[in-house]
Amino acid sequence: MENHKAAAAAVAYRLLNQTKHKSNKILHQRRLIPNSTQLNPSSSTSGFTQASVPLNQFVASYRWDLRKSSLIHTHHRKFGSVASTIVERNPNFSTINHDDLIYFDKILGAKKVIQDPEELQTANTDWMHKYKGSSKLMLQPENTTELSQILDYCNSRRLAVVPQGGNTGLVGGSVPVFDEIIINTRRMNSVISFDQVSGVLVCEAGCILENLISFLDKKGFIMPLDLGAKGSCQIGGNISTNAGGLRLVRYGSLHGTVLGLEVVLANGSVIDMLGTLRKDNTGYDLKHLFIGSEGSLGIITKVSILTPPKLSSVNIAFLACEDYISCQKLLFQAKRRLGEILSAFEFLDSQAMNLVLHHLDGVRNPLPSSIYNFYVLIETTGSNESNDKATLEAFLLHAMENGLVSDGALAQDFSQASSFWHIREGIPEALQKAGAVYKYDLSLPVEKMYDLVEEMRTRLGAAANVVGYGHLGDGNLHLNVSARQYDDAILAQIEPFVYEWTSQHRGSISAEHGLGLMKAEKIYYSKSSETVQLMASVKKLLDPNGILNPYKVIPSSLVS
Ligand code: FAD
Ligand code: 2HG
Ligand code: ZN
Repeated sequence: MENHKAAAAAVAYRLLNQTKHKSNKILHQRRLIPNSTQLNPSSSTSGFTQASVPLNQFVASYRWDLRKSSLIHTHHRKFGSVASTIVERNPNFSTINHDDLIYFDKILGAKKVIQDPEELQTANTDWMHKYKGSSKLMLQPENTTELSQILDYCNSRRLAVVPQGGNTGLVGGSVPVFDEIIINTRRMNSVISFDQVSGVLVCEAGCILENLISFLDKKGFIMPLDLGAKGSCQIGGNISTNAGGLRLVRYGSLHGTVLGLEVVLANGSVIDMLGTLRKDNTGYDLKHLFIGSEGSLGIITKVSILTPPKLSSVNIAFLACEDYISCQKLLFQAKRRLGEILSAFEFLDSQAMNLVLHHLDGVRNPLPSSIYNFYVLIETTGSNESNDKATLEAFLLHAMENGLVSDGALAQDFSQASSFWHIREGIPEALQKAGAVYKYDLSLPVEKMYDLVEEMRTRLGAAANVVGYGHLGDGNLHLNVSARQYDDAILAQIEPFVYEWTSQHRGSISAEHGLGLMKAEKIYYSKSSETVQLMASVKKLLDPNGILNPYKVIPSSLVS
């Protein structure tokens, strides 16, 4: 219920002005036709409720297979193929014994030392139900000192750990591979300070993103990032994955908005880099090492982040495009004609739209006359209600006159706006419900991006449903292959083709989700061997025993 309320608040700001507009303008057939189609506002209510269901309750159809040799501790995962990630447990790591448990009980108290099988099962399993560890222990420190004591001890005992926030990661980074101790930051969830003048928020790493959004909403500010997992993901997890999300096109990456961090290193040292300054050129800016390093270099405990003011005028258009070239041209035009008020530019193809319509309750197609090949969601955020609206309408009119948009709807109230967003944000959940899913999160030149989706369709034929959507404004494609069940033959058609294609087009095999376990060994598709070697040296320097999130990010051969 709390989540639901917070979610409502989070989206409400997006459309503050929409409720003031009486007419329901629908863009249709290259013309603006006021009141031509009525969207049913009630349709969004149940859709919105869906979005606030705790993420770990989503039941996914999955298959994974764990074959373990008791002697060599080899995990042979089969979440798709025998050709997928095969990892051996690092024999240098100890296993937990009775004395360890006594020590943790002593420094934390029993309630923060979790051995309950049900809780452990949840914490061992990722959001997709694709990766599953076998940890027997989760620790939930309440503050930096406790975390520092834990890591100091684990390092001296060679006990491997996996940092965990909201466990919404999509690359198998947030769950153990074997028996690593789970260190969950959920109890470190206080706001430390907020400066109304500078907009700098300082908080603990375990704060849930949606709670920060609600906190700031009351102060007249917003978070510079927003994502579909906001009800569960934590700011520490967001920073550790350098999450992109729905607003990056406007507010930029966390490398720009995170001003400071407090981090605990593998040996328990607390590194205070928790500055709140926009400008500080005193030597190396080491906080950047921890933004996007997925818990492999240290555990983030505190965060200082620059938050933008909440502006009063928010407009959202849901548009249909005939072909991908029109989506590209629309983006080109949006950047020029909407300029500084553009705050989101997202796209989905007809396959994504169909999945959402089939699998999510209460979702209605805002443009119901037919299924179009592509849909684009454009959001503007500004401070001048009449100007912003007029700018968006002029842009849409121009786009229709030039044949870029076939149909469209402009949200007129809060519930329409949330229903538009729910379609876009609901795609990962719809994919989960559809069956087995192979996920690829790619940065590619915008003009090439959809060629990959089409080539993949040709390769797979009727064997799977290939879905393309993502953050078009950032050149970020989410290529998802949905199948009834995981199948080696399907995976063999996808990989390594998808990585080779991305590399040939000078793209990145991880735009925003990270490498985790899924892509640690694939890093060379996007980074030179010299760069990877340097990364391994940094890892060795900060975590000489390799206890922090082993088997993730960097190829195992370089760190064990
Ligand atoms: P977790 O999943 O718990 O952990 C992620 C990684 O960070 C792990 O490697 C973990 O070890 C490490 N970690 C966690 N906390 C810390 C810490 N305090 N210190 C050091 N390391 C830590 N991602 C996007 O980028 N954009 C999106 O739009 C987006 N949308 C999503 C929508 C859905 C429905 C879902 C399920 C996921 C989505 N994601 C998206 C992926 C995911 O939500 C993000 O990667 C998110 O930032 C992870 O945060 P978390 O707290 O859940 O971290
Ligand atoms: C999104 O943008 C997330 O919705 C998830 O990054 C992407 O499911 C995916 O592939
Ligand atoms: Zn995304």
